[in-house]
Amino acid sequence: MSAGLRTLRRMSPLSIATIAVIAAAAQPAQAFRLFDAYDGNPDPAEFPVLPTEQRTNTNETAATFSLLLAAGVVTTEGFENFPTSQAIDGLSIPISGVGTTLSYKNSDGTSATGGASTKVQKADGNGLTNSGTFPTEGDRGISINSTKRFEVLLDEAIAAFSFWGTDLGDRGNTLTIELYRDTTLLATQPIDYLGENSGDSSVFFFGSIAEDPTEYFNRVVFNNSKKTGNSDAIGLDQFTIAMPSQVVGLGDLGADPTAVPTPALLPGLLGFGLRIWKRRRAAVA
Ligand SMILES: [Ca+2]
Ligand SMILES: [Ca+2]
Ligand SMILES: [Ca+2]
Repeated sequence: MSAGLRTLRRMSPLSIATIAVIAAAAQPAQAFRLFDAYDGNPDPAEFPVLPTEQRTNTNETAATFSLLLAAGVVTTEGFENFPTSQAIDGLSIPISGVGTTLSYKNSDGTSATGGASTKVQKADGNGLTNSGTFPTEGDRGISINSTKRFEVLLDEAIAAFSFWGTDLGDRGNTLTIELYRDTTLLATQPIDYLGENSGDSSVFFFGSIAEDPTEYFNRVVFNNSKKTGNSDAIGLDQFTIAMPSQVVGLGDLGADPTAVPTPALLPGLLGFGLRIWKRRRAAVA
């Protein structure tokens, strides 16, 4: 089985077609190694912030992802040292030594300003920022609204990227991550298994690692689906990036099935996640 097939397993038919075209044009036909996981919140009224110990899928996947990055030099930005006056748009920070700039724009391309939700946010007494989003570590993070466009811009091409998110899908929206090298779209990954009107106070993790130098990317676009009159806020926290030299052990993926999700294990993990999700949906239906 090729890496490409492993990557495609979690994609919608439309995206499979898109990637198939991209893979056919690319040489060689590699694929990004994807790490995405979701933990639904069984009782948002009781726990508006999903307790850390209930983030089993996301914690496990994030730990696996971090194992593949060089310890001690790869860093994560969690926004803990920024004031709540700090605007998201234009925020420039070094992550793992790479200049990283956040872009947050209105639909007309102007800078998104005004209100606390366009700035670094501090959780309230219930642990929440705006609209039920929350940081996944510490008490600060950012949130993005589906009516706006959020991008992460890198000063140089990188090989790995990850972030944590919260409260995606409770308004029926989905998120699609697009990885670019300059203006060339290299890959697109929908995070769309949440379903309609679900995802309230949930947590998800997304990570991607290039398997080939042709996949090194310098721009990440968060394409948040927008349904008219039904915008959705998503919390974001813990951005990690890694330069190609900082990715270690990717070639070993699969050598130790107890440490990382091997290709053989991934379908099982995915199936497990889907079963959990179906139970959750059945419970709220
Ligand atoms: Ca944080
Ligand atoms: Ca939301
Ligand atoms: Ca919510």
